[in-house]
Amino acid sequence: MTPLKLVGGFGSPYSRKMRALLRFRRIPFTWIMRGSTDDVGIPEVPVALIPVLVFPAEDGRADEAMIDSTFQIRRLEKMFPARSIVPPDPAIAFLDALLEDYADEWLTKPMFHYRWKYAADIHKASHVLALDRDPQMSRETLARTARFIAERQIERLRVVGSNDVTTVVIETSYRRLLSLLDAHLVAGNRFLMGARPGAGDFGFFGQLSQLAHFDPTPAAVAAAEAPRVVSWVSHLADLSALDVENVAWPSREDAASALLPFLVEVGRVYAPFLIANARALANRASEVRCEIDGLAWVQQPFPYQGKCLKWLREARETLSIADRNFVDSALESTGADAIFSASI
Ligand SMILES: N[C@@H](CCC(=O)N[C@@H](CS)C(=O)NCC(=O)O)C(=O)O
Repeated sequence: MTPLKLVGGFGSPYSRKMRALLRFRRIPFTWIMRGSTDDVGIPEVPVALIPVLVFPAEDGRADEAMIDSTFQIRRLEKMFPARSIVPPDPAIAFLDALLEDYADEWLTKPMFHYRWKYAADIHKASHVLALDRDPQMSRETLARTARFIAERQIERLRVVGSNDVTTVVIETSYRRLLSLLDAHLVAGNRFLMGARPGAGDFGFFGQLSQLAHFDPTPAAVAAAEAPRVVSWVSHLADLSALDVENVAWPSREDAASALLPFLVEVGRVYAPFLIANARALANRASEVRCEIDGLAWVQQPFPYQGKCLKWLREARETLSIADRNFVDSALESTGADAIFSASI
């Protein structure tokens, strides 16, 4: 078969998520660094985001390019049934999708925050990300490009809600997540989903490939407080050798109980944000203002995360009554239930 093409960046968590996922799934693909000399002939996508996944032409149709890792994953599931990363039990798949969404939409806040707040992190990312496109770049071009990238990204801190009010909430939520993952691994779980990885594992991996492995400030925190997580991230990057043919998914009871601490974390930080964000969007308010983890949170509304709340609710609605009851009981008293019950 003609390999797919994955166009992305080393410094992009969603690009790393998709590259690790394609490797685990043993789906043939070529990796193209966006903006490099290899980045030619890629069809246009509606919004200039990475990663872009290109499906080769077939039946007289042209190559087709798509964005958004979550939808890329779902399309791959339809095309390639082997080595699936979606649990067959719809209730577990729902919890997995919720954790993937938390990773993509909340963990990206610490990722972006650390990278563009602290001087050492800004220096590394602005220079290395520039060089990733062209390692032979002249020193003058590098200095100019690094300055351009840093200015543009620092200005975008407001988009993810990183500011003086929210710094403590963001940084403590990162440290807590490290300790939850450490405890989950030391309890004998190889992945969030037990003995084989789900979509949530790759969502966590994408953000942590930057936080725990690239950006100096959060990587030092991970090395000091959760070295096990640092190693886990190395493993997740390439699971092509992992044999899952006879590896069972967990029972729904085991999954719900092992994932409980993560669901509590979703309820603690992500649920109040999603609800306040959706309300601000509905009221056309200029700011999201709410309390997260007992502290003030303020940021500009984020339209995409308004859609995330809607998609999560739709996913719950499509469950059978028995599956929905199970999911509701798993979320009960985690705070994550508010995502589905709050009026907006
Ligand atoms: N929800 C999307 C998010 C993708 C995304 O936000 N990509 C960022 C980089 S990590 C991007 O391309 N930003 C535009 C830019 O860097 O020019 C996904 O899951 O793929």
